[in-house]
Amino acid sequence: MSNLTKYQTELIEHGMAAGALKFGSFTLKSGRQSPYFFNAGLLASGPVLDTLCSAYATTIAASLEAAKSGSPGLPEFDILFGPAYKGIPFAAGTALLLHRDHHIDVGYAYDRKEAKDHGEGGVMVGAPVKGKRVLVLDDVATAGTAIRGAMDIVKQAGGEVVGAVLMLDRQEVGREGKSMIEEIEGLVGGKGRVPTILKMKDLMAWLEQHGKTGELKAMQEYWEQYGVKN
Ligand code: OMP
Repeated sequence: MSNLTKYQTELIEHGMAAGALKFGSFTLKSGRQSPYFFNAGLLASGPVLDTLCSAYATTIAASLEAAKSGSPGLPEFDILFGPAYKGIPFAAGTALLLHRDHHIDVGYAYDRKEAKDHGEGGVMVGAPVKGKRVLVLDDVATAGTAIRGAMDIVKQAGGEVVGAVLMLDRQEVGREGKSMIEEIEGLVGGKGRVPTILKMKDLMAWLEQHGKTGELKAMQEYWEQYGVKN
């Protein structure tokens, strides 16, 4: 089992306290029946946003550093894109903390959902992405459908998606039968280009540390069905 960092533990505990991380039985977007669900929309207070955006910013900065020293990681980028709605505050907060805490200055952008309802295609708001290198920021990825949708919005607006950063990689099989993360890495230029704050195995480590054996057993069973080792 993995050793959790301070910010990973804080994020899990904030998630539990806010009712965002739940254990039970949930039907996912992909149709999978899951013993847990992380609803990032409930991470909605100053302290939680601080923890989450600090974690995104630290994860991005560490990945950029890794790439500079020749390991797999994120290439430099110009704009952070947070898909509507949940991604909007997260992208704004992360851009702020990248600047303040890591001296990395990037723009941020997001899409307007209403425009899509009228069949006009996604409309971008914030820093223009046309001709820019864009990092997509998303919350949870299971089979990878939602993140692919966010990437398409950026591409349609003329941006080049060079990577993605996730709050939670559920470490599951993707739509093509490989691991979701490998599939998305393949779409954005290769290994290391989809760093994540938390993985399913981190949640399992936390459950184990807290003696939550019932939940852990359900997670292990789910893992056997849909999980991938990466
Ligand atoms: P995929 O599109 O299959 O990758 O599922 C990811 C999306 O499902 C997220 O953008 C959420 O809308 C939702 N989701 C969660 O928010 N939390 C979870 O723990 C699981 C899901 C899910 O339905 O798979």
